[in-house]
Amino acid sequence: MSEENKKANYGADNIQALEGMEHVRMRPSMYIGDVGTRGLHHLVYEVVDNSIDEALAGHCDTIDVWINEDNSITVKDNGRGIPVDLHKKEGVSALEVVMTKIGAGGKFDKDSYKVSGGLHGVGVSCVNALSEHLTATVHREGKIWEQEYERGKTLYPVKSIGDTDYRGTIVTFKPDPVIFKQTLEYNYDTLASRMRELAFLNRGITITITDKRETDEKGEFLFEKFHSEEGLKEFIRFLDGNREPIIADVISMEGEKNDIPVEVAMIYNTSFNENLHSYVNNINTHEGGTHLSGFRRGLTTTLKKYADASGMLDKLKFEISGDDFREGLTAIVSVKVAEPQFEGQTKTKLGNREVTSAVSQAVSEMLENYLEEHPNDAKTIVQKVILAAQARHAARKAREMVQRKTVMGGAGLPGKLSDCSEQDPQKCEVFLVEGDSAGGTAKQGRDRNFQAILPLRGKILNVEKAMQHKVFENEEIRNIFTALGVSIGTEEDSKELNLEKLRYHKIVIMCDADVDGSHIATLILTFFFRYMRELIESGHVYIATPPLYLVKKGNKKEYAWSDKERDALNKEFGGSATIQRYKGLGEMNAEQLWDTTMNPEFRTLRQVTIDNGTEADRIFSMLMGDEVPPRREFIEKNAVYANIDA
Ligand code: 0RA
Repeated sequence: MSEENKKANYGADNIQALEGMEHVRMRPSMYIGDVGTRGLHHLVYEVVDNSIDEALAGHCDTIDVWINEDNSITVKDNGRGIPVDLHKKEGVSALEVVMTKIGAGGKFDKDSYKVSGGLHGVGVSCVNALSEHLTATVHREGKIWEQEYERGKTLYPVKSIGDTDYRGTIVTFKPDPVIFKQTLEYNYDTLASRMRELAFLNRGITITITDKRETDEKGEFLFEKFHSEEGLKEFIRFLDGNREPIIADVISMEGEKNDIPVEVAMIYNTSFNENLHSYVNNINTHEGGTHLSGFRRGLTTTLKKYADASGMLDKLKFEISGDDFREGLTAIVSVKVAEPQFEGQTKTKLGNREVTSAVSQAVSEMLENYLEEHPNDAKTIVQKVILAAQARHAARKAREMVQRKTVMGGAGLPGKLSDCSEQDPQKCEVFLVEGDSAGGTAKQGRDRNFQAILPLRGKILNVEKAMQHKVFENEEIRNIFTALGVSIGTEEDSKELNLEKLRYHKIVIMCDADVDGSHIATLILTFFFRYMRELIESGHVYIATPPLYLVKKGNKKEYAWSDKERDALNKEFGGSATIQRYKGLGEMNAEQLWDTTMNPEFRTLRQVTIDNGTEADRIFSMLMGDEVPPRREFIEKNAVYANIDA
């Protein structure tokens, strides 16, 4: 190709690339889900995924992530470096193709085993399109190469900027404020949890994260290093660290079935909860899918066969159901699928049929061996299953009661509920309020047109430690179900929530801003997380934020939500203001509660979201379980406002 042609070609291709890139900027949510906190963090995962791919291909073992002072992100790996030579078809460097062509990915490297990919698997070019600035630096074959971009537009052709002995790729990007209007601030814990998860899911890789925005007392940056030799086995120990195991160690397997790499790890604990976590290509599939069905099938058939042969079921008067085999079970299934088909509401349900039998076979083999080699553990597990089956009978009756009540509708509403007059659920809010006295204030302060109040008595049941039938028999919990209009399927294998009759689209937890209040809020959240998770996932659950102080001087009066705000107001008022500390909602009158906490015009509601389901599960089991020391440590670390992000 002549120089002239090359130039023309460069131009033409650039225009095509730009069209794709422009589309990303026009419809960012199509590519990264949303342009809020979640999408912002997604950008990091997308870049890290490319490095993970390089590691899975066997060329890289270390990935470093920095949150820089200006909330830009740097991701560095020690892989082969993205090629910088001319890409024949595109007429520009391969690096530029990867960075500016939507869906280019590692396409030109057919041999590489590409399985990773973010939730949407859109590639680093999307990150580039959505960044006000991005710098790609490649250390490769002795030279350092660099190219920069602004909002996805190439600033100059790839150039060599020096020599190097190092090998790898470094990407630094700063998300575009034009796109991410809500927030540009990265949350360290969110990123760190994902890096930890990736280290467990891809054993052998070292991933570090450094937050350069702040230093601690010793003048050091917040830093963590994640590395797992045993992968899922260690992941289970980490997840279940706050639960009490009933067998000696984690049961695990790693292998390939019908060309599908399958990894499984599981343990039984004394709790009554089932905790299944599944991943496809490192993506958490929280709607489950064919791999999870395979796991269930393998588990049920193998354990049932063993239990039948053991004679332990002979005296049992009823059938054992699939659920019974999973009480107190924590398990992780991770598969790598070349062309995953994602289905479901949030596109996190695996659809590939061939995966079911691969996982089912893997699990059966693993378990058969284990049960044979560990007869004592095998007996313990079967005993646990029998107990679960007995409890299930009681639970079923209780659940049917919840359902019957709900189906009755209006007539069955709990007496304590002060309902609103509006009928359109989209416009309705319900406040779950701790205690009858605060409930009374809220009832006076509310706008009865669209705000309902449900007072809850003291501390609601800790569902983390209760058997299912106790949960469904509990009066406060039944009141929540009926007030919200939510019911549950009674079929054993379809305990699906029915949200069609949800009566309020905003469910607001309103508790005192103190230790007891936080505890109650956490109990309620635990209940929602374990029994109404879809309610959280569909964005219906919120936490109210009552003020901590009233600052008064003369006729000036302002509320403060933190010590810092209080001091600032005091200063603004010229000092020596009268400061009232609100110890609870009960100390506010109806008007104050409305002004600060309930009036949609002035209040701040914190929407409850689940960033990372696996991590949320671990934190709830820690906060609400039996072990005290880890809980104390967590509370000390997150004192005042424990931001659980769950
Ligand atoms: C395709 C081919 C080659 C390297 C990569 C992709 C690669 C991509 C990324 C993205 C982040 N880090 C990366 N590291 C490597 C090289 C093929 C070769 O050298 O023969």
